[in-house]
Amino acid sequence: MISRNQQLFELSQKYIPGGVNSPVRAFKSVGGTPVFFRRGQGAYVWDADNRTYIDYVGSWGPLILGHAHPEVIAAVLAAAHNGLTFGAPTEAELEMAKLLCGLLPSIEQVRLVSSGTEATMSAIRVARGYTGRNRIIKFEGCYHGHDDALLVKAGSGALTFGHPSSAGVPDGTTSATLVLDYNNLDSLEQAFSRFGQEIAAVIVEPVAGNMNLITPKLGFLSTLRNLCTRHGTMLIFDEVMSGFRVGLECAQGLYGIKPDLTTLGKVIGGGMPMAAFGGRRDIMQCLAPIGPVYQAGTLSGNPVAVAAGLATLRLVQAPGFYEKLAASTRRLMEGLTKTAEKHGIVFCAQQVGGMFGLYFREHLPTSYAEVMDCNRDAFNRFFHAMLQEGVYFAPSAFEAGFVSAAHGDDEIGKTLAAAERVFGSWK
Ligand code: KE4
Repeated sequence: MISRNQQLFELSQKYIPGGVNSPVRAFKSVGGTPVFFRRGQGAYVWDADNRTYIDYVGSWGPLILGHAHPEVIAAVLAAAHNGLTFGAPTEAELEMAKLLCGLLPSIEQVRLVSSGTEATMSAIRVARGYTGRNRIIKFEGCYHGHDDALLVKAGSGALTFGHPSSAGVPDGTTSATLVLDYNNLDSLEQAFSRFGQEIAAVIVEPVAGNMNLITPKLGFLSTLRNLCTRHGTMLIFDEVMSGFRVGLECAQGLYGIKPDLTTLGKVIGGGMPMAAFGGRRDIMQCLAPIGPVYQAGTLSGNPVAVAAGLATLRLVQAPGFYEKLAASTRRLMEGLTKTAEKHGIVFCAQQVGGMFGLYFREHLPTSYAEVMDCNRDAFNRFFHAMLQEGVYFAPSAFEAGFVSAAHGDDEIGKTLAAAERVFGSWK
C-alpha cells in the first residue's frame, strides 16, 4: 500500500517539474519521498498521511513564531477582509517601512518586494546604478536567490570571474561576478587590490545559512567593511535568512557592522510572500520613480503580507523573546551533541540565535570546503531516522535549521529522546 505522500508525489511530478515548486523540497539531497504537509500548528506539522512531526525547518526560516500563530492569522484575516491588494500605496506599507527603518539604523529608506530573490536582485542593481560600476563579489556557498548574476560558480583561478552555475544563464551575465572563499581574508584583499575601483558591490550572508550554518571568522566582516569603504564599493548584507532570526538587531547588530544596503525576507513576512531591500538614503534615492534605477512589483508591499509581517515583528520585540529562543536552541544543540558523544558518533553542532547547524564531522566547519567535508551519508541516515521518529529537520546536509518560539521544553525534550533512540541504535 503506497502512502498518500507517495501518491501525491507521483501525481505532482506529472504536472510540476520534479513535483515541487522549489528544488530543495524534492528530497534529492537526502533521498526518499518528500513529505506533503497539510497543516501546521505551533512547532508541529501534519503530513498527507496524518503523521505528526516537530518542525525544525519552519518554511526555511519565516516561521519564527511557529505555524499559524493566532495573532498573525487574525492580522491576515482582518487585512484580507479589507481587500487583498490595491496596486496603490497603503498606510500599512508605511508602517512596515517605518518599523524596519526604526529597527535597523543602517536602513534610512526601504522598498518592499515579494521574495528574497527580488530583494537581492534589486539591491545589486541599485548598487551598480549608484556606483556606475559593474563588477560584484559573492562568496562560494552563499545563496542569494536565483537572479542570473548570482547563479554563478567560481572561475577557474582564484581571481577569475564566474561562470553560470545554472543552464539558461548567459556567460555575459556572470562574467562580472567574482566568487571568493567565505572567511578567507587573503582572497578578499587580493580581489580588492586588483579590482577595487571596479567593484560595485560585495553581497554576503553575514551569517551563512545556505551551506549549512557557517559563522563569520573574527575580522572577516570588519575587513569586508573597511575594504568596501576604502574602494567606494557597496557592502550588501543579505539578511533574508539571518534578519530578525539571530536577534532583533539582525546579524549587523550582532557583529557591529553597518552595511550600505541590507536585504531582508522570511521573518519580516511572517510566512507570507514579503521581502525588502534598504539602506543609505543617497543610494535608495537612485530608484524609480525619483532616480534612474528601475525596480517594480505588482504585489510589492502587499497589504495582507505586510499585516502578517507587522504582527510577527510586533511579537518578536517582546522583552526576552530572543533570549528564550536562543536558550531553546542551545538546549537542542547541547542535547544532540551530548547524545552523539555518548554513543561515540562523530558529530558537532552550533547556533546563532534561533538558527542552527548540525555536522557529522569532528570540528565545526568554518568554510565551504570544510562543510563539503562533512559526512553526508551519516546526515542522510540521521535525517530519515529522525523523520521516522516524527522530527523534521531540513532535508539537506547543506541547509541550516530553525527553532521557533513555539518549540518549548516538551518539543526539545521529545526531539532529544528521539535522538537517543536514533544514536543509540547507530551501528
Ligand atoms: P527567496 O527568493 O527564496 O524568497 O529568497 C532567496 C534567498 C536570498 N537570500 C538568502 C540568504 C536566502 O537564504 C534565500 C532563500 N533561502 C532558501 C533556503 N536555503 C529558500 C528555500 C528554497 O529555495 O526553497
